Amino acid sequence: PCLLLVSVPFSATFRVASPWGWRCVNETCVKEENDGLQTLPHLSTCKLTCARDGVLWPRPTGILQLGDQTVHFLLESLTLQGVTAPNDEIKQLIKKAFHIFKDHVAKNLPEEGGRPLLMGPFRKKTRIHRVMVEVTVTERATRLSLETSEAYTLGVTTLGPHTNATILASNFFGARHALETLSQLIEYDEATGALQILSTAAISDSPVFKYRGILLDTSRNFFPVKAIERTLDTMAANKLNTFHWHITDTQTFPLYLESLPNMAYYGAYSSRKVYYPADIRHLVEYGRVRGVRVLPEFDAPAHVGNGWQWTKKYGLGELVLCLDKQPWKLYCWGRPCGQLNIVNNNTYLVLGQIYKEMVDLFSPLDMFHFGGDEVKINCWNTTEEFVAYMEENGLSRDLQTFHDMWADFQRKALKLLTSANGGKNIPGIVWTSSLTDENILKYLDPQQYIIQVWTTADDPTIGNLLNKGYRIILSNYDSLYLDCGNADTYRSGESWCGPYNPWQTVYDNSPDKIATHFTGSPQRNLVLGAEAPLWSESVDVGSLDAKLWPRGSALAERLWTNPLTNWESAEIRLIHHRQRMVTRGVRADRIQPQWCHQNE
Ligand code: CP6
Repeated sequence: PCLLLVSVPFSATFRVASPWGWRCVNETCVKEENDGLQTLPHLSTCKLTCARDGVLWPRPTGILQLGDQTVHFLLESLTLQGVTAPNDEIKQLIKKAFHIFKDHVAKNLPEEGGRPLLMGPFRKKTRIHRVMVEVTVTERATRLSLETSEAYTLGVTTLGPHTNATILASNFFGARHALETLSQLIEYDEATGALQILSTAAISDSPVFKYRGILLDTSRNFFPVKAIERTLDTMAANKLNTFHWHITDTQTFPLYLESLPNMAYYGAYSSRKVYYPADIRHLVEYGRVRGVRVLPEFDAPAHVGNGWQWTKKYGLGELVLCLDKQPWKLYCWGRPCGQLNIVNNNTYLVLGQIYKEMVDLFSPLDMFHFGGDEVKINCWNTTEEFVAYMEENGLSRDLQTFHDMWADFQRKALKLLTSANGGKNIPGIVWTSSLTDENILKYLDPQQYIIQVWTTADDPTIGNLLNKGYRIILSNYDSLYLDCGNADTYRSGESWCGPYNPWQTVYDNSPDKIATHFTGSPQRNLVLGAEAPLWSESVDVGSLDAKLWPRGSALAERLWTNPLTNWESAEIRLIHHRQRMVTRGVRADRIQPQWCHQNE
């Protein structure tokens, strides 16, 4: 049975009860008839959130006062009236964000577009207001970092024919979020054919968690730049702030590096399935004006492979080992295999060059992801050249020694990155692995490394990391993986790709609860946030949107709002928010029949 007949910000159109005209007044569905207001007869099936807490997503964390009246306006009467900012660069950023905001507002208008027919036979006459937006920003931050405040306040007031939206934020990123919220107070009104906006609102808002991410893997399958743009757009609409780009893996190396063109030449699926330098710079900037940091990962020493074959031909030696070894399960976690030859010095020459160009392309970086997941010691231990090196150097082939060597690789990698970054040290992220196990963890400096947990929410590693003062990002696959991630089927080895985590599971995956389980408190200073990965073995552009949304939205509200309630009280808003994304051109997945959301 359908729980939800309709969710309305301020008005609803029922196709079931009546062609149109139902409105939401004081949390009740009413219809204006010639003889006055009538109440919807079957109220029991009409669960309204009404304008009381609106249909904002993610729900604001501070003051939230919304009036229940709207006023009408036309697209051209929506203007950026004033910008106060410390310098021109920030003023320009705000203007760009306003243009993007206005484009989103425009998408509410019916497809036939143009100017709505205000006087048509089915249109009610209405008074047209001017909507004037004013933005004030006090600080100069132009890029996100873990210190950036994303707080804002937003006030909407109406006096006569003028509606003013006043935005105050300490920096651009907060102001941009405010425009996103403002766009959610606006909707097309079928009855008048005009846009409508809440006539009064007072909102103060800031996120609970600093790091709110989505991972996209572009190595197993390639995603066009346009699809990544759309992903960044949708992240911005959800106030998610980190696009973790798992750009390479063993399958392909789709990144064109000017100093190492062979990587993409040998490693990409085709010349069209390559990200060129201009694409990368474009996407980094595209994210920035939308409040999203584009965070690159170069996964090593495992999860490498295609792209590196040229090194042998060019006399640098075999820098990737085990690529074609059989049976593959002995040498890697998923085929094809491929693990860096960390005892060949040329590996570091190439790696340093890769870092150098990545740092430049993604600049300015405030963090870098080193990968570091799923190393199989057995690959190194069964490679002739590797074993010979160990014997020559008097190294015994026990687990401890292999971990020492891996840690040594990581130390060198960090040095190469720092020097690529002009000597400036930035936090490095690594995945949980045996290097983050209790006894081996000592190699990773807690000031230097942030640990991204992909293992399950009940993994004692989480408690151990927190107790030792590591900052963590949660990506526990049992709840947050958007491709595959069922703990039971994965553990049993039956199928690495189990049933999908539904949005409810994503929503209810509470970092506070996970941390409290191990340490007795939420550890907000150490739990930076969470990220939902979309590994791409089983997804390409055809199903990208539907796999990311609205489940990514569930993550967004968990991290921004950190609600005390579970998914049930969010469902009606999510249905509405999902429709908002669809209106903006995103093929978000359905979560209910349309019958449950009549006003589309
Ligand atoms: N690729 C990379 C993957 C996975 C990881 N890293 C992965 C592991 C287990 C599951 C799904 C994905 N495909 N590079 C682990 C971080 Cl169930």
